[in-house]
Amino acid sequence: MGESKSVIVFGADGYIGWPMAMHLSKLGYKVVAVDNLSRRSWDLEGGTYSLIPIASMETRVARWKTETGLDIVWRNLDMCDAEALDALVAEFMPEAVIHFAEQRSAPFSMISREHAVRTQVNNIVGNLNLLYSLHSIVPECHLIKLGSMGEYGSPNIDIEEGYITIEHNGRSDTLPFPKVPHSFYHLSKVADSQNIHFASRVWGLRATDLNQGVVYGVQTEETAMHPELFTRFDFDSIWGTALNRFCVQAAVAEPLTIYGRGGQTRGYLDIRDTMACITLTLENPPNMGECRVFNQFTEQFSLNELASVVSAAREKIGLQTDVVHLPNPRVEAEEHYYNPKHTALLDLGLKPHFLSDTLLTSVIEIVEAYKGNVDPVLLEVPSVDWRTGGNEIWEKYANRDAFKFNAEKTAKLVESLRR
Ligand code: NAD
Ligand code: USQ
Repeated sequence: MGESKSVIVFGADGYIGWPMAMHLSKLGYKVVAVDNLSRRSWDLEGGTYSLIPIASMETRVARWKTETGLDIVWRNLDMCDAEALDALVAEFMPEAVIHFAEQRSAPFSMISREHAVRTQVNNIVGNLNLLYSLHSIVPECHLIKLGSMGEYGSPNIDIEEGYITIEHNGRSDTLPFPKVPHSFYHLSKVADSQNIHFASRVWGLRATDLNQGVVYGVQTEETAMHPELFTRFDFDSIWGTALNRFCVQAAVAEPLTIYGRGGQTRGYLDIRDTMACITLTLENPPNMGECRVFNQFTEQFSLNELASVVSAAREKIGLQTDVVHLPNPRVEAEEHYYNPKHTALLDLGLKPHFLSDTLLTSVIEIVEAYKGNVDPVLLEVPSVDWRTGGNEIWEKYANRDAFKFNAEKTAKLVESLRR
């Protein structure tokens, strides 16, 4: 299974990228882990942090070697640096690349014009650079790109896996599914998808665009091996997903903050299923010139249902949970039809975990263990407002006593991380 095949994991310092790098290394792939540590510098800039402490990449790869005897090659590199990217791809000649390396927060992208621009430049330029490097150096390489279910938005028709056959004025064609997303972040993913589709058509690139739902959980077989192999867990109002925030809010006896009426429905999957989906994708590559799209999630929940699952799981261990509905800072449908297909990965053999069976062990118990690390300011509402931006929240987080870096100190820390 994949012995000595070379795979580059971009975004390998991130929540999903680090467990993925270890998972593939254990399966026998030669893994090159790449990241520019921008996520750690955005934390420093904005005063946010992982609830679970995470080790540096140097410590992680050293610990991995000690625990397993396996090597993961670590490189600090910005995907927006085209020359460096070309040199990396030429050095390792990968059979596949897995691209996680983007600014991934919808609220971050809506803080201000500067944040929207930063998000779109980082994501679209990084992805475009990668397309060029693959085309010119390893044209047969399989690109596995992490997109988002949120690219589709919430249309009033069934969502297909990437493509839809349309009959119009007596003619018919199969076209990329129309996309009406929720944020400037999600829009960057739509642009990536278009660019990948174009590169497949024009250059014959082979690609799989994975429209992933919201991922939860922090325990994989590999992260559980040692605390220095743990992955991050975000809970603040910029980086934390609703499910993570609900679990942390409940742990510190705060009510779960549902924005608006709570009918907003999304796809969800366990991080162990993310590992399985990407491995299945890697082991079953598309043909040259094929741009395959899979919808990568296992279950769907509205926010009201999600809050009920959290409450029910806590009740099993005698804990009570309150819920509050707040004015919605985002502009999104709060009651809507939602029926996305997601059979392609199941057909390849995915065996899903289900949230109601695993939430207690995959998130709640872990959050209970680390709840002493919660700074309540990061749970405060309101969050970034889609209509007015969120500079005040960004500045409040960054300037609070618990996280007061003067500009010079922050700049030095950010610089030292970049090296
Ligand atoms: P993350 O922020 O934890 O990790 C992303 C990593 O990419 C970070 O370590 C960051 O430093 C790195 N990065 C960003 N820009 C870079 C650049 N220009 N060059 C090199 N490295 C760069 O995010 P995550 O939660 O692990 O998500 C991974 C991918 O999956 C993202 O593309 C995200 O949009 C997508 N996704 C995530 C979820 C989820 O629930 N977490 C759901 C759907 C899709
Ligand atoms: N929400 C609340 N309360 C909160 C926080 C959020 O009700 O305290 C609501 C939001 O308004 C939204 C829903 O929860 O309706 C989902 O928001 P989220 O923050 O959990 O997730 P989202 O912004 O969609 O982004 C996350 C990841 C992103 C990924 C996306 C997958 O951060 O990287 O692309 O999930 S998807 O949702 O399928 O687009």
